[in-house]
Amino acid sequence: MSERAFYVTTPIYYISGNPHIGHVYTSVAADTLARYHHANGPAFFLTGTDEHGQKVAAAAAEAGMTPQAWTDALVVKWKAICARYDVRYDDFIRTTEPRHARQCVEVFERLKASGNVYLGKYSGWYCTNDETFWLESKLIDGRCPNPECGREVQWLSEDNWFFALSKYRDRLLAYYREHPQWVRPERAYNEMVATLEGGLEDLCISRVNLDWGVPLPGGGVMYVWLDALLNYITALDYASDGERFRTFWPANVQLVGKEIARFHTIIWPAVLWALDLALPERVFAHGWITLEGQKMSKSLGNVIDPFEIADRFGSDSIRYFLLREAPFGSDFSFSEEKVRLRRNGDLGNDLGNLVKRSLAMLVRYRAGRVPTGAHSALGARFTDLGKRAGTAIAALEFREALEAIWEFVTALNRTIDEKRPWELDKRGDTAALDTALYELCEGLRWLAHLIAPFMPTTARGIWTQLGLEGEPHGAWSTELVWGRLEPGSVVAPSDEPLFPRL
Ligand code: ME8
Repeated sequence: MSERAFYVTTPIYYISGNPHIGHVYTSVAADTLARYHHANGPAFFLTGTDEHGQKVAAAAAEAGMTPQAWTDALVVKWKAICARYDVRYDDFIRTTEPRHARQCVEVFERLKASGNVYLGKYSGWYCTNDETFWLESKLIDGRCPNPECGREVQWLSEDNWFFALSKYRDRLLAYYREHPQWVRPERAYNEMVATLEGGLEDLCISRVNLDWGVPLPGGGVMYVWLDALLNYITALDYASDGERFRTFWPANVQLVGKEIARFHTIIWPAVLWALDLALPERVFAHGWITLEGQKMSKSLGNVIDPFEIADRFGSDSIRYFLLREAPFGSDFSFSEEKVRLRRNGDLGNDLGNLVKRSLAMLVRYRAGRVPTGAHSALGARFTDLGKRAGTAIAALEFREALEAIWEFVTALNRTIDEKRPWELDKRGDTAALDTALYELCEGLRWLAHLIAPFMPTTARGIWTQLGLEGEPHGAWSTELVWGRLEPGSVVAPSDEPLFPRL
């Protein structure tokens, strides 16, 4: 992992409706990364809500509320869903906060002063759902060309401010060529290179006839996408060169869904350059959760309520499912059946039973007191597990990290099946029984640390049952040293299974 402070962001979500499981997906991935990095050094995890724009204003109007009252009411749910899924952010930014608006204006002034912003006339099409300006040539049958949208577009003819995006095209292309890792996965990288090769237009960054947005000097409001992108630096007190900014910028990882990669990997880097700032190390455009072949989205209405499924399956089961089901860059379909299989299989049968059986045997054969174990072949076999899983996490290969951890779960279960502690007890083979029981308990201590970034509640549950002080966490290189579990410590097994069968 990198030596310097770690900064990870999610997109800020439109507050035009309720959160769905797609939003939880990005937030859980960011939280897992953040928990891992927090345990290993200074780290900062930012998320929040995108509260301006026509889409939000329209949702408020439909509810008969002012946009501000609407966002104030709804943000409660967006924070609650973080709490429900143990998404432990360091800051939650709302674009309606004064700290944000103030800095947006400051950025606008700086861009104007450096000749990156000029006044012009925008005549063209606008899609409110996507909050995007479209060239006429891109429209499909006169409608929004985004296949997920396809809505009517509106004609705008306004005097507006423009950002000189086109002049950054060559520099962007050169940067892409020199930094093939900066946009991941490769599919997103290739798409963005193709877009750049097709040419760039300057970007309209104000809306004169709207009032729900960051007010600009001289009238109008800032284009909602510029306002939104700036959250990544305003939350760090960029404009006053705050300590947070100096510590955490540039971001290490910016997570986005692939549909908004273009904003983050073409417009955003150009804005950063225009401000003389460094680019994030990596933008990762993850795949979509689909339902019956279509992207799950607020506008299509085919959404899964994340509160409801957390109540039924448990938040950690969903966290596990989301990160285990598919490689992070790929789409995958959501179904309760698949969640149930993971929950009853990997979590209930493999992990839950391992904890239950191991602790029950310790209680039965050693009155719950951890014995002294002789040299363990198992410990030796897995010495590099923390390193392997850590490398996978740092590369955002969550599934691969979990697979590596589950090899260990499987090995521990096999230890029980092969060593058969009940037979060792019957035979009176005290040394072998001590070794087996120690291996299992020490293995559980390892597992609590290993799963802590992924399933924080379950990790704490295992930790408590082991009767340990403190908290399990992702500092694997220091904690995953075989033999650190102290012989003589007393476990506190629970009667409640970690993952009751569904
Ligand atoms: O685009 N599968 O907000 P948004 C996976 N406000 N991830 C999904 C998903 C799905 N089906 N649906 C949503 C916006 N997401 C802007 C962003 S950032 C400066 C401004 C996740 O409410 C994914 O991260 O439409 C996606 O990019 C984001 O939610 C879009 O949220």
